[in-house]
Amino acid sequence: MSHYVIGDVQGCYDELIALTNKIKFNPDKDKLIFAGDLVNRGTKSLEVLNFCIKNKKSIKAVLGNHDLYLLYLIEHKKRNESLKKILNADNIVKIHKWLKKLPLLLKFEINKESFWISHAGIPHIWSLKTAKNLSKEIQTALKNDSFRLLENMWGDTPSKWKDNLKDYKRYRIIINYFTRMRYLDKKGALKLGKKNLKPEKNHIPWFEQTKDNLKENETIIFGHWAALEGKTNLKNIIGLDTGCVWGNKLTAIRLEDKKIFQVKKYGNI
Ligand SMILES: [Mn+2]
Repeated sequence: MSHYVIGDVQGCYDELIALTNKIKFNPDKDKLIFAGDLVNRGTKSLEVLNFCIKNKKSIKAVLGNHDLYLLYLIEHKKRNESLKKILNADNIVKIHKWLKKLPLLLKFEINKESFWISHAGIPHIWSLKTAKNLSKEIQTALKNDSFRLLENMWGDTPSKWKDNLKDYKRYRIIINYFTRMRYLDKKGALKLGKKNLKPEKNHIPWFEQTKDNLKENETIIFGHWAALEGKTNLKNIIGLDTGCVWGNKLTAIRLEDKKIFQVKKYGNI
């Protein structure tokens, strides 16, 4: 039995199948864990979700910003060109039910190591325990009143975490840290406008700060940041978004030995 974490698929179904063939995925034995953004931009988002639902017993996933956007479209009955095949699908109820239960953070213990997986990462201002509790808080809010949560999730404010934030401001910033974060300042304020890799004062990649919180047997795995091409230059913070939907690669890591597996866009292995 092996655990594989897979980076942002974004509707690249053919490449996902090529990757599962490459790792010889056996749904009766192995686990696939998706680092979020299963859908959008790519052309086969519905096929990706159907694959997940068909194999749901051996699949785990965290929500990415695009998956949350899809949930919003479904519940608020909005249209979107790139996601319309899903929105019109016969099994939309099943898809909705499956997506809505996904967390923002997952933890796996393998060979005395702990692996923490979230779409964008974990900010240095939270301990791993706090991050776990905040992920649970959002999962509960999604369960209780997803319609209102999804409606009030948009926006870049507040930009900085405070323990006493309440209601939608609190939910919004938790979701922004887990699904949209790239740069932070030293105090943990999100700098959501910056996406390029050019060094800039007070804009520090989140992992450059979070690395100091981690023990030797703790590893964080994330997606979301395609421009990094998976490179954090850190052993225990691993980026898996290698920009398949932008014409690059789809990447998986096997947790048991940290071996990387990749396929190129268009299924060229
Ligand atoms: Mn993303």
